[in-house]
Amino acid sequence: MAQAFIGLGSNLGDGQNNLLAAWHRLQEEAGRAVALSPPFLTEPVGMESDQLFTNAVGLLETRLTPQDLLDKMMGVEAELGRDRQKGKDRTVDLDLLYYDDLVINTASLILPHPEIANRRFVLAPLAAVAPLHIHPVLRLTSLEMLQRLARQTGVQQITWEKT
Ligand code: PH2
Ligand code: MG
Ligand code: MG
Repeated sequence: MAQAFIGLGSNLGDGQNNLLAAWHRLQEEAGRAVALSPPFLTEPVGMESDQLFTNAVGLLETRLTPQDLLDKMMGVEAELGRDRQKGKDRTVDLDLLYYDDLVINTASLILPHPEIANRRFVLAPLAAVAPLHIHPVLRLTSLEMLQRLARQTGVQQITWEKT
C-alpha cells in the first residue's frame, strides 16, 4: 500500500461541497481515506480571479500506481465539471503532492509536486494533517516549509460545515 497526499482546491460553486464530493469519489475509486485536513479559505495565487479558493489536503492509502491514481483523479475532476483550461476558475482541482517518497519527473507526472514549498494554500492544510512529514527532496518537514512562508498572507483556516 502506498500513501498519497492529495491537494484539493475549488473556487467555483460551493467549495466545501465540491471538495467533499471529490474526496468521497476518490475513496470509492482509489483507496482508503486516512486523514482530511480542515478547509482553508485562500486568495487565488498566480491567476486572475475574484473567487476565493477553498483548499484542503487529504491522505489516501492506495494500491494504485501513481499514474493510475492520477488518471482516477482526473476522472473525478471531469465528473465534477472541471474545465481544464489554465487560469480558469475550477469546481475542483486535485493535485498529487506526494506518493510515498517517490521522486519522479516524467511528461505526465512530477513528484513531489514542484510547487509544494512555495504555496501556503498547500502547506497550511498539509501541516494540519502531517506536520512532521518530510519532503523527500528538500528534507524539510511540512511545518518547516510553512514557517518559511509565514509572511505569505491570504490563508484562513475555517471548519467543515457538513459532516
Ligand atoms: N490553484 C492553482 C492556482 N492558484 N490559488 C489558491 N489559493 N488555491 C489553489 O488551489 C490554486 C491557486 C492552480 O491549480
Ligand atoms: Mg491540478
Ligand atoms: Mg493545482
